[in-house]
Amino acid sequence: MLVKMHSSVRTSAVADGFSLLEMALVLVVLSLMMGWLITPLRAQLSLQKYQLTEQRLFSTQQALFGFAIIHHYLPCPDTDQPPDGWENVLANQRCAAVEGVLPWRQLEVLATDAWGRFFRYRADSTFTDHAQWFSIAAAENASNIEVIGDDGALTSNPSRPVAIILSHGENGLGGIQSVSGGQAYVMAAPTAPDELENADGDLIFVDQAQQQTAAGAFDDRLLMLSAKVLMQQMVQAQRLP
Ligand SMILES: [Ca+2]
Ligand SMILES: [Ca+2]
Repeated sequence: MLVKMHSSVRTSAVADGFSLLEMALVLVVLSLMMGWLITPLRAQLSLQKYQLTEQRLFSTQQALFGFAIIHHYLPCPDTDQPPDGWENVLANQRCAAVEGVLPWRQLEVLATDAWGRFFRYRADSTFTDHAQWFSIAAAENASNIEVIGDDGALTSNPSRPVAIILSHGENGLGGIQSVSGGQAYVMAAPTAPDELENADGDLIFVDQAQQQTAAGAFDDRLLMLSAKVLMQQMVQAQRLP
């Protein structure tokens, strides 16, 4: 009887041991599967946000062409803090600043990229002067905005873009985050040299191929407004010459 009881306890203990081991194995497999599933999901979500941002940049470019056709100049940047979506123009009909936030209300486009940060916008003063309209003759060489590509060469050489629109990408460094209630806060400054170049407020910008890694040193998205395309649109709309 005693022996039988002993045997029964042993069997139960072995059974428990097996089920614990099985549980542990199941948990390990599950956690691995979760890892395998979540990593691509995160990448997929990130990719979707980039695609959404690129669509918004494209819509913004179209809106800028439309604005130029209507007004014969490009809008000035919005330099209010927090941004209000309207351009800031001086009494002399020139822009308060050459660089700032895209005046989204004036353009009737979405305010931010897919991460809720306002688009950075810089336009050459020849094309934003509200009183003295730009001409075909001045178009090609007027702008001093330079865009540097992957290999360090100017992508916009010899003609430089009349304007650029920029998303600071997933990391948002150097951007302005929109928060509810019309408020905003300035994100931390970038540390990578190429991202820093896009946030330093000067004439030089960098456009690189996408780096998707979480620690990617460069994740900005830049869109150039070509002087030649702008002229073509103006002529087609019979606003020039
Ligand atoms: Ca960035
Ligand atoms: Ca720069």
